[in-house]
Amino acid sequence: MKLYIAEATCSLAVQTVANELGLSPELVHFDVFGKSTTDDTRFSDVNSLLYVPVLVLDNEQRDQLTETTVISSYLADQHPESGLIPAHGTLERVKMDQLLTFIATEIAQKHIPLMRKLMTAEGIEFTTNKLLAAYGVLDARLADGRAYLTGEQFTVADAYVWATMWNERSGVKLDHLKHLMAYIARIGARPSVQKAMRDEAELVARHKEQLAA
Ligand SMILES: N[C@@H](CCC(=O)N[C@@H](CS)C(=O)NCC(=O)O)C(=O)O
Repeated sequence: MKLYIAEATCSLAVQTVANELGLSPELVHFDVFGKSTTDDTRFSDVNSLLYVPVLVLDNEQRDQLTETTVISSYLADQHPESGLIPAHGTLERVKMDQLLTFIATEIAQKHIPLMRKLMTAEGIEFTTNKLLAAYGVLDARLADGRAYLTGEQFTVADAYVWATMWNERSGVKLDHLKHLMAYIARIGARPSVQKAMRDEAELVARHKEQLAA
């Protein structure tokens, strides 16, 4: 499998899930600003909408999967013993899908226009308040002392929240959410996360060297 990633983006969620499962997809870096890739593929052929993550499967059709929640769920579903995602057809799975959609729409996509400084003052205030409310929901969930969002088991949802903690880049202050901040630090210490960051940093550095050569 080939996984297209970009620096400090939601693709870190998929890398983390892959690492938790002991998978080693070939990583390809896409420079979202310069549009080049480390393997010289034209990224618009991989995803015409020009965003990561994209997972290219090893099947005959070389299917190209997009959407962080879909790719993470697909990988975790191949390894039910990992506990990273509940089984299809269960209420637990419905709740997990609810959580993943919440993270995608109320957190990840809310950060992007803020980070890119694309908003009016009213837009910034509105979106910041939306993000504060969404993170408040997660903090309240963690207030009973659970290690992760659904209990003691790390799941695809935790990988996604961690990978999209763009609050500093968005100017959203979250220090008052003590349960959330402790949870983020706990996730950051996981070997799967550390490896994802290392692999990404090495690949980004290699891409910069390639471009400079
Ligand atoms: N709907 C996609 C959106 C992914 C997305 O927003 N990717 C960002 C990085 S987190 C990206 O590649 N942006 C580059 C661009 O849109 O130019 C998903 O949920 O995975």
